[in-house]
Amino acid sequence: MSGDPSPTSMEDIVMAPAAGVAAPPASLTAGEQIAATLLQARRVAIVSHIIPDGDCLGSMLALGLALEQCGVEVITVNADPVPDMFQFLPGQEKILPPERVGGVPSILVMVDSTDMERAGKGFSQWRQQAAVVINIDHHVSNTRFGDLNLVETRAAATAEIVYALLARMPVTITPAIATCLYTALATDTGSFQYENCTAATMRLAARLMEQGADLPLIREYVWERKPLASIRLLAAALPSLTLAYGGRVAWMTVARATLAATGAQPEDAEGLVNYPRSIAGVEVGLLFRELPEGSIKVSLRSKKIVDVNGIAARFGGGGHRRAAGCVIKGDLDTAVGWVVAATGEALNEHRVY
Ligand SMILES: [Mn+2]
Repeated sequence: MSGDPSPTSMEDIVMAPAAGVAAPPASLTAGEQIAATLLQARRVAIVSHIIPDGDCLGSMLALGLALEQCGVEVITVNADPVPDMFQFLPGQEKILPPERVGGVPSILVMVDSTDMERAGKGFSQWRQQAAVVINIDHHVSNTRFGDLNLVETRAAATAEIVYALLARMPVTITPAIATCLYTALATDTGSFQYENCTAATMRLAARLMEQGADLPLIREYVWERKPLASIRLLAAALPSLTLAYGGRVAWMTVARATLAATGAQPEDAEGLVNYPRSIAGVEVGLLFRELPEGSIKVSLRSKKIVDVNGIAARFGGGGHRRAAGCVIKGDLDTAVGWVVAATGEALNEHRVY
């Protein structure tokens, strides 16, 4: 991943044959086929994953704004509300929950999602109703569920892939599109700090600044408007900090009652995993958050060595090598026991302690 000069080269994009679809010639690359398919479409739905983040929202909205420029009718869909910190993104006010979409458009684009279920329950039915499903993503664990798959795991964010796709279309990158894509890059790279951030990512960020990305607005909403409740949640979660395996693994837990007592929203817990990871000597940081339906959401982050996508996959989850997640049925103690043990095994394989 690091040091690669061309993280969004279109040549390496994985493509599955389009089953029963009037697709453009197969000699085209996936990017060319997807651009051609979208430009021919009258109406397109773009869908992104539950607990939406900056990359899935920014990528979805940028692609939507671009297709509208080309005369395509666009519906943007997310099963969850847009978090406050992203309520400045151009076009976010038009995002619909799936139940408010009248008639599934024949062309369905999924962005930043490893599989259809990441979009929420009920999207499997959409899979059957859509004539063409287009999968645009950068997760290692992507299942290539689309009829057309544009999956580039070296991209720091799905937004990098979307930008390359827009370059194949007669689209002007407006300040609104640049704002969406810059937000996606900045959030998925932890403000350009994580290992996934390449020279190409930085070049694209600079280009988006030139194209009018509204950095003061992004800065204010994304980093300087934290709800007080999220800081109270941090205070309530920090006493749970625990270390194991010689200080190589650190984790925190958030019980449902803690979330309720602080008045914090689920998305306020998402960033907490960075605290255990940031500790000197820690290779893997974990966060365990109790969900309403009696299961535990686990966030996994590593620094340099451990492939946390592999650990999450053992529990039915996935993501990236340095950032992954899974959901475990059961209580907090059970989930902590299982995942910490699996993390210890993964560390053992690398003999780092
Ligand atoms: Mn992403």
